[in-house]
Amino acid sequence: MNKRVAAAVVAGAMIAALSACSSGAGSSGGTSSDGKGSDGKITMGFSQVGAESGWRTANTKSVQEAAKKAGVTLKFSDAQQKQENQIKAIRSFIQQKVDVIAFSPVVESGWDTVLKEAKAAKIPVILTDRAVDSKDESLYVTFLGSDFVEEGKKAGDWLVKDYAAATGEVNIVQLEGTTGSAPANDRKSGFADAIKGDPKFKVVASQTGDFTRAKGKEVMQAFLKSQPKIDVLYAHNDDMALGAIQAIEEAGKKPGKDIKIVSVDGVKDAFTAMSQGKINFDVECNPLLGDQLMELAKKVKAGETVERRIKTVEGTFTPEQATAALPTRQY
Ligand code: GYE
Repeated sequence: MNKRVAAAVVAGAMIAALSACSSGAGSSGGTSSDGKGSDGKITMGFSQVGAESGWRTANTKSVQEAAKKAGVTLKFSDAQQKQENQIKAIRSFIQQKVDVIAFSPVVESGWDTVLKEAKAAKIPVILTDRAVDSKDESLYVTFLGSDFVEEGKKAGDWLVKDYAAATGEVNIVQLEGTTGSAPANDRKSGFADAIKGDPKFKVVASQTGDFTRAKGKEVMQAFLKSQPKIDVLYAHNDDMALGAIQAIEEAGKKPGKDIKIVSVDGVKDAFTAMSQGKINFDVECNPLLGDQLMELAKKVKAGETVERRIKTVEGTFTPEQATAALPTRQY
């Protein structure tokens, strides 16, 4: 009898401990050190790029869920890949006097005017996922996101290794992301840097596919028509690679074999394609930035200083690694 009571007490204590753990995990959680408490009094205006890719869908979900969990009131706006829509959204956030503005800039340039308006209204701005090229660093408090140059470099490094023994020309076609966006600019330059040491690597065609499946397919169809010999496709994201795979198959060729494919993001659909041998290498770009973003918003609101640049930690995947990761991949 006594033993049973004791067991029940122990079990109860364990459950209490576990739930205490889980409520504190993943965000700055319950009591914060800023003394103002984390009672959900923060309103965040968030201007999202759009819904162009699997990566973006996962990113949006992460932000929305994290806001809920952290008690942050989220005003969410989808810009449909248009800068003018983002500028409008930011102006409306300023008018609504939100506490923090967070946004993922569709392109790098052209933000100074609206960011100055936010600054004049004393609303801190957090850049998330993508960067701006403003010279004036006082226009935003921090930038949370991946190192896209590094991602491009990882893609190029893999290619150099994979073709180490090859002697003939390696003809590469490149599907670029949205023109003027940080990930398109940086993934292109990081890749170019990695392959420039060996003249056998030739980028024979390079065009934007706007980070979407439909455009990726369309542009790949054009490449297949205009290029007599394509050895490799480098796609700036998985959705374009997946669209291109359809074009390659429809042209009677085998993706992953006749044309090797290296891509960026690491979304589930790409892992499925990798498990079927259709993509040869994938560089990870983590979209799950929500919890970190909410934590940053709380700190900024509390007047704490935060790091200017917070980089996401990410890896790379071979087909074997992707196949193994597939059952537990979150996005
Ligand atoms: O790679 C792509 C998305 O900005 C990192 O945008 C993001 C990129 C991502 O559309 O799939």
